[in-house]
Amino acid sequence: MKLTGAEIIWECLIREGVDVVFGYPGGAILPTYDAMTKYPQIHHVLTRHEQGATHMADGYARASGKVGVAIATSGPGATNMVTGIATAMMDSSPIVCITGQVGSRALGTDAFQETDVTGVTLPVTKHNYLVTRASDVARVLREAFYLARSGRPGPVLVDITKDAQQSTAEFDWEAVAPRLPGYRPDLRALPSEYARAVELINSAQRPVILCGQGVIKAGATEQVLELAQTARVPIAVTLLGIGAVPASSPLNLGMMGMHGEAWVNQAIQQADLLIALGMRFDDRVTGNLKTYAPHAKKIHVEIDPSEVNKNVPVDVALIGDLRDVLDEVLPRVRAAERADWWTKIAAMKGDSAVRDIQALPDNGHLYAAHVINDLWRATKDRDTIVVTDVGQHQMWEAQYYRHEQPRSLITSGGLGTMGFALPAAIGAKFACPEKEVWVVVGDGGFQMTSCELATIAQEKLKLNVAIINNAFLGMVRQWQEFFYDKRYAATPLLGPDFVKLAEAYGLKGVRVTRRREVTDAVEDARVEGGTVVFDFRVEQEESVFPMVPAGADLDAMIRRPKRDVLVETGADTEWQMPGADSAAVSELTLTGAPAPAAAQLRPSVQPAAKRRPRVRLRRKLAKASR
Ligand SMILES: Cc1cc2nc3c(=O)[nH]c(=O)nc-3n(C[C@H](O)[C@H](O)[C@H](O)COP(=O)(O)OP(=O)(O)OC[C@H]3O[C@@H](n4cnc5c(N)ncnc54)[C@H](O)[C@@H]3O)c2cc1C
Ligand SMILES: Cc1ncc(C[n+]2csc(CCOP(=O)(O)OP(=O)(O)O)c2C)c(N)n1
Ligand SMILES: [Mg+2]
Repeated sequence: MKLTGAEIIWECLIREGVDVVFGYPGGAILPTYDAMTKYPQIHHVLTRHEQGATHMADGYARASGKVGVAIATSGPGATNMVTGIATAMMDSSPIVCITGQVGSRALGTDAFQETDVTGVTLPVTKHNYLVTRASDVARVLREAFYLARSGRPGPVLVDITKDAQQSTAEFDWEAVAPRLPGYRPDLRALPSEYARAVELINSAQRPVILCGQGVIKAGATEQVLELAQTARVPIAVTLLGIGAVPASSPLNLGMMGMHGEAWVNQAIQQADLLIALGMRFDDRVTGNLKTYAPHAKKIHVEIDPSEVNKNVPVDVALIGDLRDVLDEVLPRVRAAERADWWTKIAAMKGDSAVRDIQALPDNGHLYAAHVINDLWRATKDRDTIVVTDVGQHQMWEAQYYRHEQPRSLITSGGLGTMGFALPAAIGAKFACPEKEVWVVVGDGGFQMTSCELATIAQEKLKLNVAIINNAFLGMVRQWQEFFYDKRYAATPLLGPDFVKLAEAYGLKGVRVTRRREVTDAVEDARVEGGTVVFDFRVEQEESVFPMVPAGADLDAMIRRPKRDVLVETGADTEWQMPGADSAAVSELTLTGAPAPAAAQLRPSVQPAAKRRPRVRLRRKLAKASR
């Protein structure tokens, strides 16, 4: 059958099982948009920015496990995609980006809206293509989908010249099955490596499983739990591994790393064996590499050989898909109790729990941690996806929302892309329309892609958007507080009235300034048919604890100062924290700064005298290392 290159694009997308694409038109991609009208089975979502289209495709991919698709025109359309592509690359998210390109004869002439987008995206794609003939479109697109989803997933860009879209070619889907002999997503470990790994597991006294996003991608939750249960190995999760094993499982200690739980980092530092499953030893996870897990042998189960021995030298690497590898390992793992190790961990946990996540009566202030924790309580019995942006709110979400399901937290980990959450949540909603989708976003990141509220309105989507509004670029402010003597250069943040902004898009806006209003507000949002945008006016100068300063030893954490108490949960209002002295409580009541009503329009750094006393970093570090 003879079709135009543009028609072949849509035929291929249908055969790849694509039902929705996110895009923005322009001259060089116009033939493809024109052909789209013949293919009503694919829903096109008109975004408000091409970055949004890539994050939507990414959010769709992360929520569904399928390949997400984004489309843009040449030049500025394509370059606007770069941040979203890099975000997907860092977190191994399978997306295919299709860009229009100037006509093949004009290539290299600085033609109108010409950018060498394959050159630009070479380092941030798993692979990319420039297609100049209609006859290559089907083969390339089929390869692109295969590459995006196989092995270690990732983004693939296909740049198609305008004449390749306009001219015709024979379309034969069967004839273009991918044949890529140099691409080996199916590598396997040797029997001797399996034997060594099993021996290390069976002989370990203090093992810890490091559970990463690869567990979610492989769908290996049950096997990981079986390994942990049989051999009684505690599990620590990375930020992107959250949800891979239920937060409620007694085997799951919680998050590791820079803002991980203190006892988790301590357990890793004291372990004699780390079993790393689908995680890549990011620097936010290891801290100082020289002192990382000094007593531990290391087993690394990884699909991508280039990750092995990259940051952390390991004793055994088992290359392959986690499910296949664990199928081999599990029958050979001996049941064990490891009671001493669990007793030790329980002792560390008790100490940290009291210091870092303290429960106190509601004192009238609104802390971000409250909002997150109340949100968790109100939504935990629903099938909920939370999509977070980047910053303090992202870390509080990781700490105070307890995820039970894989793919229930979607967040930009590796690139840490502000502006990710709102568009990624739109993609997640298209992937899982039956699920309740919450956006947890800072006032800074929200303003980066808030134009996508118009996409929400046009598509009549039901989302819930929780803006954690501290009138600061909070995470940067925290670093300035700890490491730059509180010189808040360029971090106080002016924002619009978010309630009015939501209303301007025809959505509902709600402002919440008090703790006791949170749960009702969340419940009200449920019964509301359309999207609700919350402006949660939270404490402005709160910090995320614990914190491993960049490059410090993993267990040299800055801990929440004892006097700096934080209310943990809504249900704990009658509960007195053991050992919480009344002086600490009254100090908080006296000096904790309520978010002023007009904070939004007057990004104020409170006068020094009114700020809560803070311990300087040197003292904190000295204390932590003691
Ligand atoms: C402000 C901020 C603070 C952060 N703080 C923390 C923190 O405190 N703690 C923390 O953990 N992270 C933190 N992060 C995130 C961090 O930067 C990394 O993104 C994260 O640690 C990576 O987690 P991962 O290795 O599990 O996932 P990925 O980076 O996605 O790596 C997954 C690995 O699994 C492999 N894999 C994929 N599929 C399979 C399969 N089928 N079989 C086998 N292997 C597979 C991949 O090849 C890859 O190497 C923070 C990020 C930000 C923005
Ligand atoms: C696109 C982008 N620019 C800059 C940064 C650096 N950065 C990391 S966190 C942060 C502050 C985020 O502020 P906000 O969105 O208000 O969230 P908060 O930390 O206050 O919760 C900044 C600027 C980034 N991660 N991404
Ligand atoms: Mg903020």
